[in-house]
Amino acid sequence: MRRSNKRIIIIGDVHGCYAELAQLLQELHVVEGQDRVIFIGDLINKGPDSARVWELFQSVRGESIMGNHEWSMLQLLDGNGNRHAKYKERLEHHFGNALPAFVRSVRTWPFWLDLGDYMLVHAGLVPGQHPSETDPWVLTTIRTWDGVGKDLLHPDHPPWYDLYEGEQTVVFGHWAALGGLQRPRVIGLDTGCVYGGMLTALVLPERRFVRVRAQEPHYLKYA
Ligand SMILES: [Mn+2]
Repeated sequence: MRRSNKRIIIIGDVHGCYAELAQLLQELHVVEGQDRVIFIGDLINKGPDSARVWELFQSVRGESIMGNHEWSMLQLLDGNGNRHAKYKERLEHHFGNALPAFVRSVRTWPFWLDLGDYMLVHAGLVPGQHPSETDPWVLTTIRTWDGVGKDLLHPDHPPWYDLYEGEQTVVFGHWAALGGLQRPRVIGLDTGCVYGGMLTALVLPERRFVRVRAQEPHYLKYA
């Protein structure tokens, strides 16, 4: 599964935290073209500078799976769901003429990525289902499982990963309030950088974690 001795670096939810991402890439000594850098989704929104995050993403030839924030962006741009003209204006304001290239890239991002030993998904998997059988919105937003997929966040329901019985190690983001998760077959990478927590990377094959502290809380509504 692994190409030569190339490292695979998986990075948790960045949410526009440009400075922290720059520091993390520096601490990892990422070499463009030599390391495979994969983001877990939600590169944009909430934080200070999504456009510069996109620049860094390109500088390391990043790859990403779809986060709920990117998926919502595409829905809005395509006129589905509630139209938020303001959101579109903000995007255009931040990204300037880089926006079309960013949107083109996002349209190619998959909802999951199977790396053999590891399965990457933004929010989580429905117990017993392969992600190809699951609605994209569920893959990008699930936190708890109610048995049917109607309520994906309920304090009385178990987290999806408590019900996961697959062989692959699932790597996910999305759930900052967990503060990260490390189990033999489930790894949560969202450590809430945008809320003043940390930005976390998982380095494979050695399964090592590298973290940088947020410079400040950039966004106050915790999720
Ligand atoms: Mn998310």
